[in-house]
Amino acid sequence: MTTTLTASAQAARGPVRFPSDFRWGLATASYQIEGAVAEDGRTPSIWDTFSRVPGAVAGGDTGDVACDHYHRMADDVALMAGLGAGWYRFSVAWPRVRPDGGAPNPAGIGFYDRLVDELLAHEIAPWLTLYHWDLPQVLEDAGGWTVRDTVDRFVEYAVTVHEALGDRVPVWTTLNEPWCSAFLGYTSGRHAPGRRDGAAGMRAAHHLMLAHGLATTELRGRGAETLGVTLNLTVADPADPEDPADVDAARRVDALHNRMFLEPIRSGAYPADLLTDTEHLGWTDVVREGDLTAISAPIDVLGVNYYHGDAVSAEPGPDPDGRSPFPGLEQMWMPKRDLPLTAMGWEVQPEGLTRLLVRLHDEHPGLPLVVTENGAAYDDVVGPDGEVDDTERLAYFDSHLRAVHAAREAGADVRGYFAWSMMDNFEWAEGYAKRFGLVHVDYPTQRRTPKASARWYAEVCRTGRLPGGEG
Ligand code: IFM
Repeated sequence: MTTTLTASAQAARGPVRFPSDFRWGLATASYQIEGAVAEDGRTPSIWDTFSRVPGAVAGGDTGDVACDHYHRMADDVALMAGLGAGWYRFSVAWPRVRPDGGAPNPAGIGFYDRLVDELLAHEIAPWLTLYHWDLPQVLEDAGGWTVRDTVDRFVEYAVTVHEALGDRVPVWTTLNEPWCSAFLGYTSGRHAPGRRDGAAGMRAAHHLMLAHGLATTELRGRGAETLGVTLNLTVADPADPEDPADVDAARRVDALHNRMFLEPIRSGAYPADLLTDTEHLGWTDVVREGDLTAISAPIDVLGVNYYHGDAVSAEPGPDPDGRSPFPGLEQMWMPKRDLPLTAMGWEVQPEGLTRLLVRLHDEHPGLPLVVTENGAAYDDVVGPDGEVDDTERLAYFDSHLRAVHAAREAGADVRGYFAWSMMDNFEWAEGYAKRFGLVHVDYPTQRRTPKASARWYAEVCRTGRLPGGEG
C-alpha cells in the first residue's frame, strides 16, 4: 500500500488511541546503566577502554558506576512497574556472560537470570538485546568487528544467553544499531573502539550483519519464536531538492544508513548503488559465498530507533573536521533546518517518523515494526520541590507518538513503542551530561525521581490514549 504523507499528517490530527494489544515499553542498555564493571567476573569491554582515552567522552565520564543498576536492579524493576509499561527492553553485557569472549560465566549470567525473574514477577515482559555495543576488549584487540572470528564468538555468546534465558524471554534482538557500531566505532572514531578508517567501517558492518544472521538461525533452531534486529534508520532529505548534488548525497546517506542494513536482511543483497559508491574502499573481500544468504535469515520483527531525520548537503560544512561517519562521503554536511533542537543538537522532526514507518511498510510489507527507541535529551532542572517538570520531553513524546499513530492510520504495521530511556544514563561520548530519562538520576546519591514525562507516559501506557487527543 502506497500512502502519502498528507494522509498521515491528517491522521495525526484525528483521534489518538492505540489498540489494546499495542506494546508499551521502556528501554535501557547494559553499559549505560549497570556499573559494576569489574564485579562477578566481568572483564573490560571496548567502552571501558575507550572512555579512558583522554577527550573521548565528555567530562572524562566512564560507565564504571553509571546508575549502579547492577546493585539496584530489584528496586529499579519495582520503579518500572510503577511506570506502567508492560515491556522492558534491556541488553546483556557480553563481557559479563563470556568474560574476555571466553567461557561462560555463571555469576554474570546469574544477574540476567534474576533480572528476568524480577521482571516477570512484576508482570513486565522482557525484550532482550544481545549486543548494545559492549564488545569484549580482547576481541577488539584481535581485530574486533573487522574480522570474521568475532562473528563466531558472537554466535557462541548468543547461544549461552539463550540457553540461560530462552525459557522466559519472548523477544530476542540480535544487535542494536549496527550502523553506530560500524561507522561511529570504526569510521568516524567517535564511539568505541575509536578507529577512523572507511574500509574498516564497511567490513565491520558486514560482520555485524553476518553475526545477526547466523545468530538468528542458531536461536531459531533452538526454539526462539520472535527474533529481530534493531536499526537506527533515518529520513535523508536533500538540503536543496533542486540541487542534483544534494539529491545524490541524500541518496548515498540513505544507502549507508538504511538500505545497507535492510536490503541484505530482506533480499539477500547489498544495494547496487552502495557497492558502486564504496568500491574504492575495497571492503568486499570480507564477503564470502553464502554470507548474504545467512544474513537474509527471516526475522519476525524489525526494531526501529528514531530520533530525527537529516538534511543532506553535498557541500563541506562550515567547520569540516573530516570525521564523517559515512565511508566515502567525507565532504557532506547536514545543515540544520528551521526546527527546534534537543540538548543533543538534534532536530525535532516527528513527521520524519511517520514517513519512515510508512516507507518501511511500503517497501517491506509483512514485516511487523516496533519503535524500539525514541526520546530526547533536555537540560532538566530539579525544582525546589524536588520535581522535574520536563515539559519539552513530554511534548517530544507526545508528538512522536502522534507520528506513530499517523503511520498506523496510513497502514504501517507498528505494534509497539519503547521510550528511551527508562532513566538518565551514560550517553556514550556525551557522558552523563545529556539526560534522556523518564526518571531523573542524581548520580552522587543515585536517587531516582520520576519526571513529569514519566507520570504522563504511565498514563499513556495505562489508557493507550494520548491525553489532549480527540480519542
Ligand atoms: O543512548 C543511545 C542508545 O544507546 C542508542 N540509541 C540512541 C540513544 C541516544 O543517543
